[in-house]
Amino acid sequence: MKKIILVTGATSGFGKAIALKFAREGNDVIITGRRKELLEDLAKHIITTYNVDVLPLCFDIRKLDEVEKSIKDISLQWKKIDVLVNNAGLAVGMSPIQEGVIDDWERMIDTNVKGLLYITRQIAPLMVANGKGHIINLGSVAGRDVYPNGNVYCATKFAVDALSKAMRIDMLQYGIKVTQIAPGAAETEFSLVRFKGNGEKAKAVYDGYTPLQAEDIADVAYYVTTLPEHVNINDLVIVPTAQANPLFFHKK
Ligand code: NDP
Ligand code: 8X3
Repeated sequence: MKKIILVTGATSGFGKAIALKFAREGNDVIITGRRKELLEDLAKHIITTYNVDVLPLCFDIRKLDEVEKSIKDISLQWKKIDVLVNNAGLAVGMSPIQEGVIDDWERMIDTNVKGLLYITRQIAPLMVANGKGHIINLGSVAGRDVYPNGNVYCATKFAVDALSKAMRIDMLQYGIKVTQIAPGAAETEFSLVRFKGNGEKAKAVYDGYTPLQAEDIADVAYYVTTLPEHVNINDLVIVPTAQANPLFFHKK
């Protein structure tokens, strides 16, 4: 049966691949992000290719008023959201704690933790009212093990892990599923953002092994929503075959 999926951070990487995957499977999608033109291009592409409905919502997930207004303004029909994919997020910079850039820390905490909470606070009550739903949170292997200079990014992903566990308890009585997907190294815009546009540094992260692709995560995100009503996958760690954890890679 056709579902409505809301994916945050759908202008690139996992979020875009997830929106495309759900649309390809015949579902209607709400796509969000800050880059309006990319959102609109994706919306047009999905509508013409897959013949499903698309609602692009352009907002900065760090801004509570923008998040609240964007969701409040959507029609009752679109408010019947079946799946919320909390994907928008980023790493900015890599420095030891004593040299950390406060603005980078704030961007990561505001996006990965507070932004995820802001949108969940809007959508979870709709799911409770509908008596069903599925929340998928994008954690990371960085939310399981810390690594040098990853301090604040890792802390935000440990927070996503804690919030996923907590949401699962809070949502239990309403039959709302909560799944955390925790990927390892995946080649998206992630490293370009982390290294502030330095393409060489970003590319080097993926040298010597085959990283995950966004589509690998999209396939898994879709799969967890296809299980019978009485089955939920709580937690999934997905890494490239050449990666054991954030620190250990087999590189050629
Ligand atoms: P990308 O940089 O390719 O995509 C990130 C998405 O988040 C973009 O669509 C971006 O949209 C959106 N976003 C970022 N900041 C904001 C904001 N303030 N408001 C609204 N949207 C925002 O990265 P990935 O696809 O790789 O990352 C997606 C998620 O997966 C993140 O949470 C990341 O931490 C996590 N992850 C990534 C891994 C990797 O190796 N790639 C591994 C493990 C987890 P826009 O710029 O248009 O606002
Ligand atoms: C992204 C993966 O290991 O670069 O969450 O932190 S890692």
